[in-house]
Amino acid sequence: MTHPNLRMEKTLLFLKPDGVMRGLIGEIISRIEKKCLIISAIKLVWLTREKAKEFYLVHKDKTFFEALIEHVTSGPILAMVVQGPNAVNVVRRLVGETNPFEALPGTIRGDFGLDLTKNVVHASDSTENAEKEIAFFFQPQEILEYQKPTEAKFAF
Ligand code: 3AN
Repeated sequence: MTHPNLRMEKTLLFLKPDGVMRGLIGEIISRIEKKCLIISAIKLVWLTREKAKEFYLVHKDKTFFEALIEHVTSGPILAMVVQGPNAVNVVRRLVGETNPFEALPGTIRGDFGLDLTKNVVHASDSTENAEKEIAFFFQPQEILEYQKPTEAKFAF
């Protein structure tokens, strides 16, 4: 039965360069798949400083801004659009707290995060930001709508 408060959503998740370089691509994708979320689009991207600054514009006056830009441009990131019921909140909960030392075991950051900058992944924090962040990385034609046979039983 469909829960009345569940909404089909898309969110933007990316592995930061520390996640890609440490060989965590399979691990993170596996967690998304085990939660029966759908990967609607996926690609490796190496951000320029300009694009990284644009993405993290809200943090431009923070003390950690330069470290964040430095890290996120230090290698490729793996960006993906993840779709599912309440996907924005569900993926944020899979990701865990920003600070890996506060993130709970069982979450991506709790299990793999090294510090506040190298915290493995980014995930959109609202449906509004998800829409903007998806458009930042993907053209509409790159986002594929499909259902896996094993998930067809979930009537959303
Ligand atoms: P989240 O990624 O959990 O939504 P935001 O949006 O507050 O966290 O911050 C964006 C990124 O900036 C984080 N992923 C993290 O790498 C970095 N960051 C946030 N707060 C700090 C901090 N106090 N010190 C260093 N880096 C930080």
